[in-house]
Amino acid sequence: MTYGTFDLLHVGHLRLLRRARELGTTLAVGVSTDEFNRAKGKRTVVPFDERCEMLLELRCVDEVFPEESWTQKRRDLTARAASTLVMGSDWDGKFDDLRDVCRVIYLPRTEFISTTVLRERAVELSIKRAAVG
Ligand code: C2G
Repeated sequence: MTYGTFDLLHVGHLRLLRRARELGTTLAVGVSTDEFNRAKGKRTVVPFDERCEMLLELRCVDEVFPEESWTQKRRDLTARAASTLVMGSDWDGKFDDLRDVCRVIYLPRTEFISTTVLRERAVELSIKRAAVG
């Protein structure tokens, strides 16, 4: 299992999901709801249901479910008898308290790509286009 916002889906997300799937037999993804993202202090561009729809089309994703709080992981992992919780290295150590429920693995993030970078590139492009006229 893994969790995330997956806004403006990009190769960093994809490579995390693919590697997570390779660590097990199926992959369930807890997708942060729009409300939970606000609690995380994150502004999302793509609404929750569209983020779920795109993730479900990926060969490496078998199931998606809403992530609505920081405290649901233990219940989710137990309910699905998950073998492994996989997160990117920016979360290194943050979920070690769940090691009594399942393996917890942190994978290196994909460098130079993030939702913020994509959003900034889009703004730069639109400014350049406006300057050219
Ligand atoms: N990620 C990555 N490489 C990137 C960007 C993201 O490996 N360049 C990984 C993150 O480490 C995370 C997953 O992709 O494991 C999803 O990233 P986000 O959508 O940014 O999710 P986040 O806000 O980290 O939410 O309860 C856990 C949170 O919901 C995680």
